[in-house]
Amino acid sequence: MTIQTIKTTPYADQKPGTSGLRKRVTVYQQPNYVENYIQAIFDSLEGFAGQTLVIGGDGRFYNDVAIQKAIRIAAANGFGKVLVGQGGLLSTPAASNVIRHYKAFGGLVLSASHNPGGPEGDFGIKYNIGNGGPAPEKITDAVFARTKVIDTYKTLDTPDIDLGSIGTQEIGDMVVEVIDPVKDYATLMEQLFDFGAIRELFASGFRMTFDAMHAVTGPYAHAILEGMLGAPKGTVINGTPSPSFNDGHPDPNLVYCKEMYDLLMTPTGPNFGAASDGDGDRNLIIGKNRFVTPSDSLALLAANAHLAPGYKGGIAGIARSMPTSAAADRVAEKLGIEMHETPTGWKFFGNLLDAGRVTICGEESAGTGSNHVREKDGLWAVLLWLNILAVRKQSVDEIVREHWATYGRNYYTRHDYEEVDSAIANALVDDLRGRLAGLPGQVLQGLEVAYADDFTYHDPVDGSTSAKQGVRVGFKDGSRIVVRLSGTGTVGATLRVYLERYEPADGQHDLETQAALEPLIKLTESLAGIKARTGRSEPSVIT
Ligand code: G16
Repeated sequence: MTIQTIKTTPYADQKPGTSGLRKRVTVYQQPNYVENYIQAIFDSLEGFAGQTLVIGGDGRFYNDVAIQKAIRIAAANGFGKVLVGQGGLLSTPAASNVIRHYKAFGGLVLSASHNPGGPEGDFGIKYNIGNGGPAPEKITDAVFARTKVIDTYKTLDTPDIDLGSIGTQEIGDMVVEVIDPVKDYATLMEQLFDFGAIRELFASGFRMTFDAMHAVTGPYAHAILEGMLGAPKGTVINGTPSPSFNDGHPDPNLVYCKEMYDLLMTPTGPNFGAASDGDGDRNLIIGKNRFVTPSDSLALLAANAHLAPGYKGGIAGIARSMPTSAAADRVAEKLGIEMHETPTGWKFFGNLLDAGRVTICGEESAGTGSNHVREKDGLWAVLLWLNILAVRKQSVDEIVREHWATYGRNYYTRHDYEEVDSAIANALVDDLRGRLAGLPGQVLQGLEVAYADDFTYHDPVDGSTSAKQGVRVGFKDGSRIVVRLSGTGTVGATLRVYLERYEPADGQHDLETQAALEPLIKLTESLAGIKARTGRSEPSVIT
């Protein structure tokens, strides 16, 4: 077995986005595409000789090919050990836990999250640092710079490594240890939550459906919900990971989980429905007759976290991404704890969590998590909900209504325009930016503009600044319009419009969401001219 140094030429399109490098599988299949990117990551790091690297993926198409390449390149670059999930599987939160638990130098997470899989679908690679979280911009910028000039990569001429059985093997000077992907994660969940109370809840006849969407959380959900917590067999559906997600779209929202939503709206349906995405970091929460928006879920989990043993001492603070509704802010205010607003991307929570300034974080894009790992965590959110339901002995609907009656309700929706021509989308946002200075003080359709800017984040921990993170127009009554371009799409641009309206504790809490936000929808159109400029008559997805 010898280390080989292979000549290569750079690709111009390896700029990491919101969450690593996401591209079509066909792009990743180009010669040396994976090799260049992984070598560029290692070239941007220092001090890993002899250290441990964690590698795992969501099992999507090309996972098995890329993982073999990654192991060979890691060995040739001098890592001492690779920890890899059996079958190449690790959910993103489980990978984060493994990195932290075994004090690894970092990890490679192979996933394109909620994007479709299969030969025509998407693939992705993300580097996580030793705290278990996505690499900060300082590193991703260095990686991108390196991809532009890379001319060689190192690998090992070794046959494929057997990832099917648990145990250790050696390749060159490096040890490869294949681990049970579920075990450490399940142990962590058992420490955080009152499994006894949740077991009793299921024993009392409480019924739930968990849709693993043919993705990575299947084995975790089977083991924890049906195994450790005693939920009846059949509670977990679509629980066997498939490389193409059974030709589905593993995005847990009301479009792709419509069947579950309909089931939860019927009188004979289960009490609780939940789902997670391709790599297991997102969540969908639906109670009987009550869908909980991710923004509300963040606020509710933060307000009730103390009911779970892992958070019984209370929480230090809350962070949310800028486009996420301000529902959590009201909880933080009442609890008298820190509240932070960060740009979109889980990586921005890392410093706040490491510094102990926040305990719970969340995003409108169906991500919630805490300081137990440094990724958002789909099953964690489901288990915290179950813990709260078990203790409060109320329905989801009752808990949500009580919350609104205490804090008020933030009506919230996101309208996505997918696969828009990039030049048109960029020009639209640029023009909107150009109009912002004149807006404060103006009254638009009866709403007075309080502020209008392009969000700039100043990290309070390391002092770094991230500019141009999304256009926001805030109104005196707490309403808000946010427009930004997604950093996770793989074809053209995805334009996201986030709309929010606040109704106080004694206000109207029973309006239909789109109707409640209709004036803001109209106002956005008059400000940004989305329909006229993109030629779209309506959004591709409304959540
Ligand atoms: C990633 C990031 C999230 C972000 C989401 C959507 O999630 O980790 O922080 O909110 O993308 O980002 P965008 O609006 O730029 O598409 P995931 O689940 O795709 O890894």
